[in-house]
Amino acid sequence: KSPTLALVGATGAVGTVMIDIINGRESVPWGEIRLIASARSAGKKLMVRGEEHTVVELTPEAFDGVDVAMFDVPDEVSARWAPVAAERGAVAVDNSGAFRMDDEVPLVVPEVNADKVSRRPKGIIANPNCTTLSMMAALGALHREFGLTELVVASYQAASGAGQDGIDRLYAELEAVSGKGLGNKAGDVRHALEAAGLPLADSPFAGTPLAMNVVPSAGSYKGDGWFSEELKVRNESRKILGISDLKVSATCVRVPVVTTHSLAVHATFSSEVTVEAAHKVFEAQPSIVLVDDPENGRFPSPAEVVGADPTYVGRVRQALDFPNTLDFFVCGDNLRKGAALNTYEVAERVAAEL
Ligand code: 11C
Repeated sequence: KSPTLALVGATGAVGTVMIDIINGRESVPWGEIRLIASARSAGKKLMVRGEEHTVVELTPEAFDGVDVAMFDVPDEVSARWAPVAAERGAVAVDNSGAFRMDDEVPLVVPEVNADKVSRRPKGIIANPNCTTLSMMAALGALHREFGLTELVVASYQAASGAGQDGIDRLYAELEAVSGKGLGNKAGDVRHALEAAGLPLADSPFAGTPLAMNVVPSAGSYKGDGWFSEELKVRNESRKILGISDLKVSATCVRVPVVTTHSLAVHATFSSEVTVEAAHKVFEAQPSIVLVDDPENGRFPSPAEVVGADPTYVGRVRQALDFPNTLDFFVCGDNLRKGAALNTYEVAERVAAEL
């Protein structure tokens, strides 16, 4: 019998992209596909591969008969329910942060460490944070060839990383500031938002405008100056690449882009790496598109990458004063490879083993 797939969080920002991905596949290994969500969304009807599906409520019984359950829900919901799915016999593929650093839970990016899928003592496999994931295909390929020793990154993260609330907030702010003067101080976005009835205290972006601005924090504050996204980039990169002492430093920044995260990467290797050698590595990796033609002004940006499955790499340079270091820019759709697509690719690999 073909395996049964469940999608928990079917109606959220990532869940919606997940259904698009399932609908876009030429063929799928699944028999039944079950959509699961909170009581608030239960009863909704959604089309999956040409058939209408009714969303069922998240209960222990919802996992009966399920072989693979993909979770696209907040950390606390996954923490409670992924073990329930596993107890009932499903393999849970979880896109939250709840289990990523658990030693008994593999953290998988198929291009980098697909072999880890099979060792899952808790019946749970974790999917990385979208910021980490957006650069992993590139870093995994370079590491295999040149041996990564240090990683310094700055992120340019899209609003949809904060879910539907983040998307709605950015659109509302853009509407409030568009085509208007911003009050008596040029560029006073704060004033315009307050005047439009969008109090900054209600924003998911650190109480700071995102429209016409950049916000130098993402995630929650963790002490000593660091935000959760920066620590996730460090810890998750180490685990995925299998380099437990990799030196990592990240600055995570939110920018007024709806979807697609970008990163400026400064990666140091154990030997000298030329741009030509790096280009060869990127060109050989099917999930990377290299767009690197500075003379003609061609490089990736979120506007070209949104909706695409691969991650895009460009602006590749051998750092002028650091011969073992490459600087490059990478863009990845945070809802696709950054979340739904990678989760689905892992689920497909599990299905192939069943
Ligand atoms: C953001 N990267 O852009 C986050 C969203 O750990 O899965 C994903 C948070 C996570 O806000």
